[in-house]
Parts: sequence; C-alpha cells; structure tokens
Amino acid sequence: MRIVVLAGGIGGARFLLGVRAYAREVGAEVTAVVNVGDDLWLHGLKICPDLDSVMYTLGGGADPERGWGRVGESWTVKEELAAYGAEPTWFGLGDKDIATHLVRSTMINGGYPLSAVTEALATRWQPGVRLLPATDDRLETHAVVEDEQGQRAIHFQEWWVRYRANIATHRFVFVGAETAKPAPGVLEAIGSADLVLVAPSNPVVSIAPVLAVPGLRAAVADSPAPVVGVSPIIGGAPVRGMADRCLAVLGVECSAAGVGRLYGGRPDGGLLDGWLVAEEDAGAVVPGVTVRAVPLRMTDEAATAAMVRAAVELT
Ligand code: FO1
Repeated sequence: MRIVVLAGGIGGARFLLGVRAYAREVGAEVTAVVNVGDDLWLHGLKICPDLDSVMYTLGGGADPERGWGRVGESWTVKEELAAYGAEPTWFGLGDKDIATHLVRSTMINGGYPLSAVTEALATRWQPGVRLLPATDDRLETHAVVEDEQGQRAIHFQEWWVRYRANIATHRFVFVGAETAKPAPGVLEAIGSADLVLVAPSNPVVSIAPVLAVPGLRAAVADSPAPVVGVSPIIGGAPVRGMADRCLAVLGVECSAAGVGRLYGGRPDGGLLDGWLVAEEDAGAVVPGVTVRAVPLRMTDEAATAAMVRAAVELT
C-alpha cells in the first residue's frame, strides 16, 4: 500500500507520526508532500520550517513544547546577532537548527535542488517516510496587510511570528506559484498512491500553497486513489496555531464543515472523498463527501495511528 500525505506545519508533522506508525503495522510506504510557502532566506541561510518540523519530529529531534526547532536548543547565535543589531529580531534561529540551515544553504548555493537537499538531510534523521517538498522552485506565502503604513505584502513569517496574525489582512498570495513545478516524484507519488491523505494542517497557509503548485491540485483531484482529509478544527477552534485567523481572511467559517467545504467534494470539482471530523463535530455536512466522526486529538502516536486507520476504513 502506498500512502501520500499533503502536509505542513506542526499539525502535519504530528499527523505523520501516526501515519508512519500505521504504515509500519500494515507494511505501507509513505510519501509526504510538504509545504514550502513558509520558507525564507535569512542571514544568508535557507530556512524551511515545515520540512524541518516534519524531519525533526519524525527523527525524534523536535522540541515537543515549542513544536518547531530542536529539542535541547541553545541560542548563542541569536544573542550574538541581536548584539550586532541584526534584523529581524522577531525571528530566532537556534544553534543546532542553524547547522541544518548551513548544510542546506551550502548545497542549494552549490546548485542542488531542494528535493535533493531534503533527501540528503533526511539521511541523518531517518524519518521513515519519503519527504518531498511540494516544489523545488521559489514559492513564498505573503500576506497583503494594511495598517498606518498603508497596504503592503509581507512574508508569511512576518505575519505569523511578528504580528501573530494580529493585523488587518486582505488576502494571501503565493508568490512564484504560477511558474513553480512540482518537485521530482510528487506527481508520480500522487498518481500511484492507494490513498491520499490531507493532514490536519492549516488549510489556508499550509495546504493551499501545496495545492497552488500547478498540476498538483489536478493530480489530487484526478487521483485514482481515494482522498481523505482530516479536520484541523475541533468544536469550532483550531487544535493548534492560528487557522481561525487564516480562515477569517478568506471569509470561511472556522468549523470542521467550513474547512471540509473549502476543500470540496470530488463530485463538485473539489478534492475530497472522505472527511474525518471530531466526535463533537459529528453533524458536519460536506456535500458529496463521506463525513465520519472519530476521536481526532493527536495525543500520542497510537491515537494518531487510529485516525489513519479510520481514514483507510472510510474509503
Ligand atoms: N516561530 C516563532 O513563533 N518564533 C520564531 O522565532 C520562530 C523561528 C523559527 C525558526 C526556524 C523554524 O524552522 C521555525 C521557526 N518558527 C518560529 C516556527 C514557524 O514560524 C511557524 O510555526 C511555521 O512556519 C508555521 O508552520
């Protein structure tokens, strides 16, 4: 059995722990197609927060409290940069994490595509799933915001970390998406999958940038395999993060049904055949989609693997 997971953010990383546990039980292969819209160049370093969250989480090196970055981290470089007055001070890189960015940046500057760099980094972490960036090309999520400085587009990380999404926002733009190509292996993985899962990641800033890569949405929509999504919203609130603020920018209701309808059912030109919601959202209706209510809290690997089993059984 081949499982493809569209993923981004910490929700995606934690969900993949359960997918890997399920896959080990049944002998399945897993490919994660990961968001790159959060990526940025900073201090000469290429930083890929979502790829790193997945890699560190599956490799046992993630900080469980923060959710991002490395466990047992130190912050000497951050303090030294601050002493120089180097901006931005609102985005901190840990010392151990910087080693990852140094290796990645050296390889990228040497001409290797992000997918090859990711594979090289993963040889250390042995995540047990194949990690593919959605694209090797530049695709950055920007937010079009408005304040006393007027209307302007800012990088997603500035919107998320500096402003904590607390700034009037008109829309999100996926810069570079029109000309981006799916990374090698992405379309093939989706085309030959037995199951495509949409992780309980932020639909607006984690999954939408993946689907914005030309050809990727169509590959999922036309996939011969069933497509099952997992709601990131439980009882009207995001499990983690700021999906509520992101959905508000799109004018989409922050509910399991609202996100399910945003993805849409395949009979109506959307993506989903099945939609897993939490038990408290049992009444959710998504036209053309089989909705099932199951426990959706990713409290541990076993609970998360049970969600994956429920997704398989839904198909
Ligand atoms: N999140 C923060 O809230 N503050 C930070 O300073 C910060 C730095 C950072 C550095 C590397 C990295 O991979 C992630 C980092 N994050 C930080 C997390 C990141 O902003 C977001 O959580 C994700 O991009 C959203 O998925």
